[in-house]
Amino acid sequence: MKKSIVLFIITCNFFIQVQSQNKSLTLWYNRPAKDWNEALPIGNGRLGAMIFGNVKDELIQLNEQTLWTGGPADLNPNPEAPKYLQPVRDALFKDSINAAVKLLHKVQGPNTQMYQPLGDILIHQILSGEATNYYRDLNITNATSTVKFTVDGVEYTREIFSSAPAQVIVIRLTSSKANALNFVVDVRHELQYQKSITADQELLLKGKARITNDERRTPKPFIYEDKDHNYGMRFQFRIKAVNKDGNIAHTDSSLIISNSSEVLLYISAATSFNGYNKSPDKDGIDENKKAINFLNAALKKNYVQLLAEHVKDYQQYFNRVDFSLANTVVPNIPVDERLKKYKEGNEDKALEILYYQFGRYLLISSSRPGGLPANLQGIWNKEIRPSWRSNYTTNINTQMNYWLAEQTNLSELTQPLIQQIQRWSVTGAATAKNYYNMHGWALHHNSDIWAQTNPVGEGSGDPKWANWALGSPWMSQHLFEHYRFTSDKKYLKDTAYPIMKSAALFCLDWLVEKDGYLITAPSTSPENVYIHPKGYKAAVTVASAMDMEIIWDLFTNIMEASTVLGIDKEFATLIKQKRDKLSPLKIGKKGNLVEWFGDWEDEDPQHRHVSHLFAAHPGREISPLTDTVFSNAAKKTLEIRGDGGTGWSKAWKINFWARLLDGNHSYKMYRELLKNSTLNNLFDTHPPFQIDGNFGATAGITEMLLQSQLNEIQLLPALPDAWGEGHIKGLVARGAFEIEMFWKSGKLTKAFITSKAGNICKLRTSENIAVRDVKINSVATVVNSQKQYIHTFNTTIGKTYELIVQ
Ligand code: FUC
Repeated sequence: MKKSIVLFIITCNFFIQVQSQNKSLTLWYNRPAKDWNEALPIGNGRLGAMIFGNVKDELIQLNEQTLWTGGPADLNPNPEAPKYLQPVRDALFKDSINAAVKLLHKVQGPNTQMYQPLGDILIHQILSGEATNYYRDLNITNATSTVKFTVDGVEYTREIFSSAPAQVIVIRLTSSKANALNFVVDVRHELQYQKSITADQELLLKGKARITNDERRTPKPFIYEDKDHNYGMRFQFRIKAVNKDGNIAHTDSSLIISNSSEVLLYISAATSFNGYNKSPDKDGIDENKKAINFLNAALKKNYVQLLAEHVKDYQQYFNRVDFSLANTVVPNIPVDERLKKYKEGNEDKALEILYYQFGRYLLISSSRPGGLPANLQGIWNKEIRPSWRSNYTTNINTQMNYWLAEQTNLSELTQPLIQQIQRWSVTGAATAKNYYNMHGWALHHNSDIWAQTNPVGEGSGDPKWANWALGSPWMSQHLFEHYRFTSDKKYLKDTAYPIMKSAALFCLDWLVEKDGYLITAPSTSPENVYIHPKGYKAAVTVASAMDMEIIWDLFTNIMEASTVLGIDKEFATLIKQKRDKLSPLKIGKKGNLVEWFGDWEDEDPQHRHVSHLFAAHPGREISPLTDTVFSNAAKKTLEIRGDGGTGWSKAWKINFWARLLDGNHSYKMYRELLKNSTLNNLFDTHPPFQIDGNFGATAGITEMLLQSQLNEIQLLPALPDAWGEGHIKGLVARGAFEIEMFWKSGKLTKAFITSKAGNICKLRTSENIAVRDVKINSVATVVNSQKQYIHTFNTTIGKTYELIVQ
């Protein structure tokens, strides 16, 4: 008897804990979404949906990751391009910037293709009265969304998730009173489509993507076939209703469910996409078969089985990181109201944790092995002419999408990016050759599912974005970082190094010597404009700081990779010689880091891009730990740039301030992002919605808590005062170490380090520490007149080490 009471109390306690944990990681609301920016996203990497939660006319907007306009990129669309490079350089060296710009227009090519919506599902529920007790949520601990309301004393519930193991979206509709469910399921699309009912009573929507792209501002008529009779990508989604009781009937284009108590809707979808270099029409896969196979396999499972395998699959990623702050109360009000209060200046640490974990949720839901990288909107887009084509923008945005992946223990989810980089290294080799007659591979600022790499702009694009050419060295950083976090030498040797080397070959060709230095020409600093001392405004120059920093980063990584692998010594020596000759970083008259070739004023001193601080983040050339001259200049630059900007710009600034070890300013930027660049569904907004800010913020917060870019692990390097006491588990440091930390009054109190690769562990701490049962070597040092310690100790694979703070 006693035992069972104790058990009961323990169970209750546990339940309460689980409940509050769930609630703290749940976005919930007491009204349906007013618009798309309030709808809730689910996704399994490939299939995404935005759920509005309307009572009578539910709208579920669908996406399939591979549905894009167009077909394989033309790899030589501008055969005349190479002849303009030398004249561009000559013009630049003569300070004839206008002439250089005109010539650069001639070095452009087609714009990229656009990511497309898959269509809408409409569930028209027949209800006699008004709804009360309305509730809708997205629980990011199990990646499931629920809508609930009561009409005439009957509670109606809809649960929905997108399953990676089953590759379908599942919706369960239930009513608390038997046989009370009556609804019609319909579908629609903005493009040309047909809908029908199949022999298996599935509601099927089939459509075709356009073969051309256009702009929101200058829409072109829909074109489904090009001059060579290539059609655009085929796509479809199909819905099968399975009822526990009641009836399922249909018209010729909708499903009619009546008098049911429980109905499952299985949604399967596919496109004919068959790889970046194959026609999605003539060489497309059989999308019919693909969608049917997923559907038939899923139909063999019931809701409980599908949910269980979905949750297990999702949690294998999500549960790796647990973050909590002391004295955190989860207000019992909807997230939109919390956000409103936050915008008014209220504290809400639980919201800060929710947003942090939401970034991880979004990556798990939009970037899965075997799929494509998350685009500007992850996988969630309702527009047939989305902003910036919802493409891959590679002068900051695509990279920012992946900053969080390794450090928040989602290393596998970088695979889509790594595979896209492999494709870029192929198409980009053609671009390097066909546009510049150079070796290696080049990637400019925009790309798409077809791995297009040419400078876009079609002859009239502004070179400040169109002709930026350093995508290949920047993307190579992601290749090397995957190695640095995993210590996977086989991957480094077989996959990363050859592509990094090829990017370096492009850089070697791209650099020119001027006054004893190696410089880039043409050069831009995305997407800023300078005012030349002679009075003119321009964006094109030579040797922007960012160009030099990105190339420095790649060359440094090549040198390290060659040492680690014990290969290619001669090449590494050459690369070192070239690195030493790169045009150096400069300090300006305002104490700033110089962005341009000269210390010129900016047209917009608070421009959203802060490209020249690449060296501080995501690079590692500038750090207050290695040099205070440039890190102070970086700080000055940030002060001049201010704390505004688009969502992603604020997110980048969280990272910068953390790297400059100013946790309070980092935190300020986080608050700015939440206050001024966050939609009610917690999507980041540029505006409009752009997912990079979500991902970049999660990365930035992680940088506040853990850094390792200098090959030493810094615990709590930029902890803000507001987060004085807390705990985080599961972060990953370079060298393949998994970290758990506890802190109180702003100081580390305990930590556990698990060695995943058996590397030597090098730690930098402000406190003196010991490691339980391990002999460590500790050296005291002074940084910025503060005492610090560097500790080193050997580790064994799989072993966890306990740090004792003395
Ligand atoms: C870059 C930025 C814009 C926007 C676009 C997708 O061009 O300058 O602000 O984020 O990418």
